[in-house]
Amino acid sequence: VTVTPSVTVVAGPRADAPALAVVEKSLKDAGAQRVVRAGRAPDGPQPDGPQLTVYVDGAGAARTLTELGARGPGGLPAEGYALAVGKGRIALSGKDANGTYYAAQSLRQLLPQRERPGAQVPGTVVRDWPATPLRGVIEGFYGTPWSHRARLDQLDFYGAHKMNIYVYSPKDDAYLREKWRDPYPAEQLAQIKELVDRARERHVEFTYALSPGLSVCYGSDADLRALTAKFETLWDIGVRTFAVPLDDISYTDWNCAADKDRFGTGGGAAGAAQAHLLNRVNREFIAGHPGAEPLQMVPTEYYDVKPSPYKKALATQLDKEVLVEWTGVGVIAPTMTVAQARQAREVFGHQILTWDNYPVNDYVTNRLLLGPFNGREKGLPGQLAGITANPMIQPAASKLALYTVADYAWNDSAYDARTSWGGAIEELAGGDARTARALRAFADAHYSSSLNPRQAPELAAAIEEFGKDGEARRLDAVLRNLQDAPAVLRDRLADRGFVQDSEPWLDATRAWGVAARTALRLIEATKAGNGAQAWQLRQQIPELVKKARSFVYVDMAGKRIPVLVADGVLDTFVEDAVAAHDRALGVTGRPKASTDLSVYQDNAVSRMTDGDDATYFWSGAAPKAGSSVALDLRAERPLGTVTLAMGKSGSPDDYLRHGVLEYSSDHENWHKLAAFDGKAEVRVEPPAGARARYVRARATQAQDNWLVVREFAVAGAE
Ligand code: LTM
Repeated sequence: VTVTPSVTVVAGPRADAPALAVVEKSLKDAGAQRVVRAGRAPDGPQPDGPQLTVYVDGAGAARTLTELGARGPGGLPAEGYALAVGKGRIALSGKDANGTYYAAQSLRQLLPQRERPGAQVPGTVVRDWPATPLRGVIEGFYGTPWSHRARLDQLDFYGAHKMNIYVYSPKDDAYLREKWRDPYPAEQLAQIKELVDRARERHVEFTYALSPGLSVCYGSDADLRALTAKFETLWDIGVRTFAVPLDDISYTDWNCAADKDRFGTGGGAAGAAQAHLLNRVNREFIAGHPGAEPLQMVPTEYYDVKPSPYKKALATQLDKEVLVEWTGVGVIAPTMTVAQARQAREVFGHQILTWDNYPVNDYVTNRLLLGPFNGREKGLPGQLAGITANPMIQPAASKLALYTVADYAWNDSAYDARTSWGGAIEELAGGDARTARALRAFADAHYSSSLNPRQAPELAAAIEEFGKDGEARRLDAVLRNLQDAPAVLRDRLADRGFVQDSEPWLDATRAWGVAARTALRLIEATKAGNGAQAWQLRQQIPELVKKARSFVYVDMAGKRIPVLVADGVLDTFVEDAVAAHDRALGVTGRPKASTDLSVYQDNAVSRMTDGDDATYFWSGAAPKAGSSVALDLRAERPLGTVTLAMGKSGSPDDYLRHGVLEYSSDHENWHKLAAFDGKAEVRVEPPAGARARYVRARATQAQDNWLVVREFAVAGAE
């Protein structure tokens, strides 16, 4: 169907106004000069020739859908829609207002998004509906809350991606936690109202989440009144969905004598007390406000499915219609399965809304998490009341991951993480091939997380390929694209917020690109036997790496946090190039440390070989059976005394509880040196004559504590 210069939009009597606005804007963006809204299609031939007519809801849309061989949205779940394009006509019809809005969004995607006279829309029939009722974002992280402007921009983004919920719950907004009883200053309330209005226009449920858990008395009438009074002020500005998150508080800090007398102490008592308060909110506020959506809550035990007295109290005492949020098994769940969701529903005794801690980066503020939503089993959305994703402190940079969350939540059965990630990059690049190439390289270099354990998969593959075929020119082109990506993004990316969010990571990416390309030249010069050039390049590298490591993210407390770029890939490539060069000169160099565990903050694995007992490697997860930390001594050598110093003051229990030290010459055949149990300080003399290139400490059992290694050393190999 051709988008003619003049288009008539025939709107049904109850057609959704925001949907009509999207349709009309999309037609204009595609090249229509005049878009006229009318009650019916123009009669007879038009002076300028055939004209495109677009029907939105009502009898006209129903008739046109039938004529185009499409079934209407009747029989579809809520928010479903039908859309058909053909014979000079387009018809959209929603099951409800959200459905019509989503039909309009799909039409927007089908239309060329840049003005193109005589643009064509492919003949299409779509019947579409979401996989789960609630799909969206919970601004629930610690750290600098998003700006008002960023939130407005996010709401536009959610509407365009068929996400229908935004939960307002930034941990560092004092009026939501520490000062939860205090009314908002007028200015802040006015801004929230603007968000509520924008959310409504975008078919997003603005959800107001108040977290009284730091100081509430659950049984207190005064506190109930304070909570509902605050909700009332939000109701008055148009909020219809409310939540009470009770995460990140502990039963031991529950300092309310009256509650203790009434409910007792411990988990079961806390569950009963919370259920008591929430039921009163549900019955005395939600039920008394027709049009209010079901209350949501975040339990204090939100991160597992283990039965407990706390969960039992919620399951048996909390009103059934309250939705319970759950982060999966683990606070940052690498995977989420259908079976786990069923267990969650069973153990909490309520419908489950996931609070999915991806792409949130408040626990790894040195990283941008730009990989896709991953590790969520197909079929999961069907078990849930919905999915809300906790995003990064950086709003615009979160869009890559959020695009993929939206994709999964809408249609998990067709979801492919890599395809969706590619789509997100294309969309953000706005159809510009150079920007897309730069953005892809940048996002690849900031890919890894618990959900996407492999860091920089495309760059790592290029380096691996180079290891096999020695084609330096090809790898150099990849590294050059990465090195230039920051400048391209700064010049061309339309989403300026993305650039602003990524500043230190852009700087660091360029600097790492320069260091890696220098390392590649070093490898080539060494190979070519060009010792003078190699030596010159070798001398440049420490400074280049120092520069690459110098860029910092400054958090809200003013702490300067060095940022990471393709860590474990670029740094390893550079280190290996230097080591190979030095080996060729007969210098072995310091042992190289590695691990299969994730890293917490900037406590990099290299810190366990820096000879400084005050610095340490700190894992970002608890070791499983088989997890290890390892040393590469760079060459086989007689094995000296092995020392492994674990734990640290403040976290004395973060050590391998049950492990074994092993050594190997080829990284395949490992020999046991010693087992250790319940000891943070391990020192072992090797058997006489033992030789090794590799030494590792391997967990023989899974444990709950994370792992700190202050120093891991082999005497004589420092
Ligand atoms: O996940 C929940 C329910 N609560 C907090 C979040 O506020 C925080 O952003 C994430 C990630 O650090 N972890 C939490 O425990």
